[in-house]
Amino acid sequence: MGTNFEEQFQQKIDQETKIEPKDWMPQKYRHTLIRQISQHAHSEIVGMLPEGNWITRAPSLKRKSILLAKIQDEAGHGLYLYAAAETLGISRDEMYEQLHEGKAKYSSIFNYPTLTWADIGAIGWLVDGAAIMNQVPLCRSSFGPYARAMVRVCKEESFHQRQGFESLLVLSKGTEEQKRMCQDAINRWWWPCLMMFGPPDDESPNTLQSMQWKIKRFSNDELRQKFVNMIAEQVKVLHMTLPDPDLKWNEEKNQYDFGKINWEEFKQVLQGNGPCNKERMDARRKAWEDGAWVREAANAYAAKKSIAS
Ligand code: BYC
Repeated sequence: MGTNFEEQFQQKIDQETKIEPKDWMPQKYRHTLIRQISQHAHSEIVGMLPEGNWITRAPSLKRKSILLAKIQDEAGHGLYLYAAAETLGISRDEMYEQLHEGKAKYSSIFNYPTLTWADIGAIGWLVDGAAIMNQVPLCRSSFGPYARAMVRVCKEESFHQRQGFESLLVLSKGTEEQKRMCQDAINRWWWPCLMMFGPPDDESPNTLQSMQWKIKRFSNDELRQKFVNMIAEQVKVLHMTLPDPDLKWNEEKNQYDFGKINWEEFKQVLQGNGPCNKERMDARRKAWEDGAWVREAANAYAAKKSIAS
């Protein structure tokens, strides 16, 4: 072991020993984790909104049950993640406050609208697909509680992705209108999904340090490329296309080349100017305000209990 806390910490990282909440850790490591895990938790919770929009309009009882279960899973993911972030010394109320005041980010992808039923399939296949690509490596993240939460999240996400693909597969074999709906949903979700992986590596201020600390195991561009390679093959099974004329297999690089991402759109969404930013934040703030009586009742009950005992 090294002679000071910093060295001991780095040795643990180097030896792949997990960092646990009571271990010494640099302040910047703690803050980076709070930032990433809380934003991840917020994404899960805000991510329930675009899908929730379709619960009452699912085309069959089977589809409604699957959608309900999926959305409940997302709530669960949010809770594991908030709990993991709490071990770092931030309270859940503080995290909610940061979200409601617009200080904490959540994934850009959830600021896009769900216009047709095919969007639900596209979210499962593409959005959850991108989420898994990013989250499987997080199961090996250096912070124990985050890594352990990710194991269960990834199991559930892989079910989500398969149900999304299967739902689109049905549409892709349906009427001309259903096929059009399927292609339209793919067209609208494709580029925003590529943005989910974050800015390009040379414009990503956090990647280098997070990789040195083994919070992140791959860079944003590496994961984005893996995702393109996977989806470019899967889309063929649907007999659909991706809306990118530059998408082409590159023999030399052994990967797909793809077109330019509109990073200006990404910036706008992050600044709050995406199609649904306002709607999403209003819904979250309203849920918080509507729940005030539950928090008051729980506190009153706890106070009564403590007097009684
Ligand atoms: N949207 O230096 P960078 C899901 C921010 S899936 C918004 O590369 P980092 C779900 C970034 O936070 C989605 N903001 O950062 C799926 C940073 O801002 P701050 C959630 C983004 O952290 C289906 C700045 O841009 N997944 O939950 O090294 C249904 C510079 O970026 C985005 C996760 O959160 C974005 N797309 O890398 C329901 C996974 N991209 O904080 C739910 C965990 C970047 O400095 N998170 N930013 O102000 C991560 O793996 C990493 O945080 C990221 C970004 C790869 C996202």
